[in-house]
Amino acid sequence: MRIRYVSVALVGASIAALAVTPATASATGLPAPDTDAIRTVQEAALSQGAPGALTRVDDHGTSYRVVSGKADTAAQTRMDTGRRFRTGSVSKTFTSVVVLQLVAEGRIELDAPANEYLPEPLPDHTITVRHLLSHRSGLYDFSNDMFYQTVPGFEAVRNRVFSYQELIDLSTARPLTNTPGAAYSYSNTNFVVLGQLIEQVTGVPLGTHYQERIFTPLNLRNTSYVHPRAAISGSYARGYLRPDDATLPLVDSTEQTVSWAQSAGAVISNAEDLNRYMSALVQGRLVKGDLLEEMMRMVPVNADGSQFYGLGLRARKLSCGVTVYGHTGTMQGYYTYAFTTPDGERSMTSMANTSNNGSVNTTLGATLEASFCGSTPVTTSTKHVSTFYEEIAPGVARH
Ligand code: REX
Repeated sequence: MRIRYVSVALVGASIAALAVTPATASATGLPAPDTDAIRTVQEAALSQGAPGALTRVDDHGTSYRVVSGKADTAAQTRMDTGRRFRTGSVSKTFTSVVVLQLVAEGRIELDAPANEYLPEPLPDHTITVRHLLSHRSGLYDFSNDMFYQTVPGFEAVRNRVFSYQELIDLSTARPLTNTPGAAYSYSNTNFVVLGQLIEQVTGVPLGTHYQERIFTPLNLRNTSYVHPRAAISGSYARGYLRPDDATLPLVDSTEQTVSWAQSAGAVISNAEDLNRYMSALVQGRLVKGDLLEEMMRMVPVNADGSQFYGLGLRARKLSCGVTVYGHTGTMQGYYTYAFTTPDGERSMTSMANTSNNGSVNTTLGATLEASFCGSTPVTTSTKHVSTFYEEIAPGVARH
């Protein structure tokens, strides 16, 4: 056993927290998370324009937490890892879980035409439920046009309440981008159709499914689906959207209905909950057996073969050889990465509270390597911090 003393900044004071961890940092055989590297990544994201950033890694009951910068730039409130935020497309994994549970219950067939379950048919009868879940339907992504101009596009929809059909109609006004099944083409439309499909088949609102099938069983108390309500409750990070003219000030984009994304992107959560959720997901506690295998069966989606998509689930192969499962998210004001090891024993969530800033998004993605592959040996040290803090040991939570 190795004993590490790590200082934790707490409201103007530092206390020493004692963390006892096994000599092997993880039963997955991975190196320990490198919190210094995570901090460096987050500070780089801040230098590129993010007001704040957070990362929480949960590994076998030990949590590693790194925060940088501000949760609220007007109030000058510091970021902390307990804060809620808009998860964007991480929501797609929740929608996928609901669909696959309905498949397990015999109410939906994965390879059946989606039109069998929809109130209004899609233009191509060969689009299956599986095509929607794997972004292979060819349905055009309506959000490309909606946010062609970033801030005007956002302001035009931030208080709108769309029906599923209104969003689907925006997509189907355009031709399919590929023959159904023929190619991967990421599109929010797929998961809007799936939201409509879930409600059509069950007669139950999507939010109720999320709550009863996922949030409540996993005790995700910081996770909610409040569409079309625009506010985030509890302790949260404000989101700041960068205008296309990057010389203009950031736009506070925290409050919005997210109706433009709903079943494709409107879940609110925090890092602790997303970590618990992703672990439970790959451990088969939400979707079981063959269906979980289907969900996690990955197809490469980028040129170098390091990124993959399954059914509403992404995977990334990292430099130390591990493949991690989860999803990324982009919502006005928030970039998110939420991933876990195949055994679910180590999960990480990173968030930066800005968007429309590709540099920040790319930079933030480097927390994956630092969290799962480490990079420097963990040393016994006491760190005094001012602009950020780290917390190791679950007993010293700071929310
Ligand atoms: C819409 C525009 C982004 C955001 C989007 N988000 O489609 C979905 C998502 C829900 O999370 N997808 C990503 C805006 C790709 C994912 O899976 O990780 N950009 C912004 C613009 C650009 O308006 N003109 O950056 O906030």
